[in-house]
Amino acid sequence: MRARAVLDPGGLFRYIPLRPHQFTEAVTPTRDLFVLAHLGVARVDPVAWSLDIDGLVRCPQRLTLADLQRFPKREVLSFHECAGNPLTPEVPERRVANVVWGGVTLETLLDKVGVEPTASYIWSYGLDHGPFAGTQNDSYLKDLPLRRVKAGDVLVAYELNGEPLSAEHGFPARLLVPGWYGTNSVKWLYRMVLADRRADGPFTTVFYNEVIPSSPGASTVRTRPVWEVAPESVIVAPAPDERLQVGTPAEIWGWAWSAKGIRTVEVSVDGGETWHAAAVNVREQWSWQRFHVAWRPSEPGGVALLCRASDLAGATQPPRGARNAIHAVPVTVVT
Ligand SMILES: Nc1nc2c(c(=O)[nH]1)N[C@H]1C(S)=C(S)[C@@H](COP(=O)(O)O)O[C@H]1N2
Ligand SMILES: [Mo]
Repeated sequence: MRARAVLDPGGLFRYIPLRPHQFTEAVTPTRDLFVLAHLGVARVDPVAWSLDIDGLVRCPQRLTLADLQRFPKREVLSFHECAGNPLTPEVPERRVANVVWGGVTLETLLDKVGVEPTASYIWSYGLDHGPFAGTQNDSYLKDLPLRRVKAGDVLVAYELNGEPLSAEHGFPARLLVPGWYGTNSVKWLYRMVLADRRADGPFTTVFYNEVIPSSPGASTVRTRPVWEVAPESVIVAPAPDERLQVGTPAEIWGWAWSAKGIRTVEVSVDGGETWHAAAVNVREQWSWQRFHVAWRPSEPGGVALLCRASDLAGATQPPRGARNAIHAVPVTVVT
């Protein structure tokens, strides 16, 4: 058994430096990236650290940081979004960024251990530990279906924006599942276990596992894990409470993202009565996509600007009551 890491700070830690009108950079600088830690920030000695991969495999491996760095390095540009507080999953928190992760693909590591045909999930363990919302945790434990790994781009990452990870972001190595909510990307990774079923810890059964609204009279409660990121968009400019001039051309712009890729973004300048198609940039890897529309306000008064993204699978943003509910920005038009 491995000694558990020192936590500093211990307990729930959140650092959320930017609001949507401050998402002005296409690639978020590391100092502006939010930090979420349920149990505390683990402080890990990289010399003593290793990653074990075992369970339903032919040859279990223990890899050092130097071992990981000897594999070919893959860089992935991806949006990175926190699903929000697992106790209030219907609240849109808009904790999102767009960054470059560097590391080795998980596929490469699994080739080395030789996955048994009976394996269908991979469980990932973090070195953080302790209480969260009435549960006790020996470590932060999440799972991932193997089919997601085979789709490629899942990393064991040791770099963020070209630099080694900081302690807050998971030093020395973390899982990174592009397109999936941040909760799945286990920081301070130290063990991965191949299994034939989902993981049974609080972070896969109690939290981040949501009840699917059932048909009336249905007797069984069905749940779905918080995995793929649903379509979402935010307006960066104008900023909330900005004053715009009647007759003066303005640009409404922002970012849209989703696991499946964005098909359309629409913008409303009348609080949702009418919608206009925005121009949307093509997606590069898993990046968020810029959208913009030109607007020349014609009447004075207060108005809500809205944006609504739809993805390539046909899903769209709901008006309210969901983590990806439509973003509204109140502005004032003056003469
Ligand atoms: N070990 C561990 N990994 C974790 C967490 C955690 O509490 N412990 N929080 C998750 C959540 S909820 C999010 S949103 C992302 C945030 O990653 P970041 O802090 O690097 O931005 O880390 C995820 N990985
Ligand atoms: Mo999160």
